[in-house]
Amino acid sequence: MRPLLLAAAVAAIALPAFAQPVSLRVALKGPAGEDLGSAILADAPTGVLLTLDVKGLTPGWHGLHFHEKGDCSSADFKSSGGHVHGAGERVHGLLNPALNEAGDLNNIYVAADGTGHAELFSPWTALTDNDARMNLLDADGSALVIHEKPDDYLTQPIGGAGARVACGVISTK
Ligand SMILES: [Cu+2]
Ligand SMILES: [Zn+2]
Repeated sequence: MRPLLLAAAVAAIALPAFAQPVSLRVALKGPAGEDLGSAILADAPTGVLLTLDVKGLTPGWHGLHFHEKGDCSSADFKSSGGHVHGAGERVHGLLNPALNEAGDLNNIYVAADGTGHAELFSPWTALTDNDARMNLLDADGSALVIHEKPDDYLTQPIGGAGARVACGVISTK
């Protein structure tokens, strides 16, 4: 055990003092492939920070989640699967005490001109392998999906957020 620990300590010290965090840009597309803006995802020490700049959406509040597959190929975006979740029963909703969906996020607000800007923090996800959080960049990637209506953070399975109107593949492939 001792030599291993020493090796780990040396590796940690050898890292640059201010290593650039892993980050990537996610292009958000509509059902016909139209450009609906983008999100920048950055791996933070305790989660993932999202910076969202959307356009071409209907005004008002929209639900937003990380979905489990990096596949936005079907027009209804069902190809992206359900919400990123941990082991066991899936329970949706930021206001649900039994929440088990790491992909749940806050709603975003879209202005009258169809644009929206937000910074959100996801405490249950990561962009690298992590013991405590779900890696969005796993073998099949994941997707950032925007819904037509707001997420009420309680109703199963998606908080009443309705259809999927924008989708962005989260992948390094
Ligand atoms: Cu969703
Ligand atoms: Zn959910």
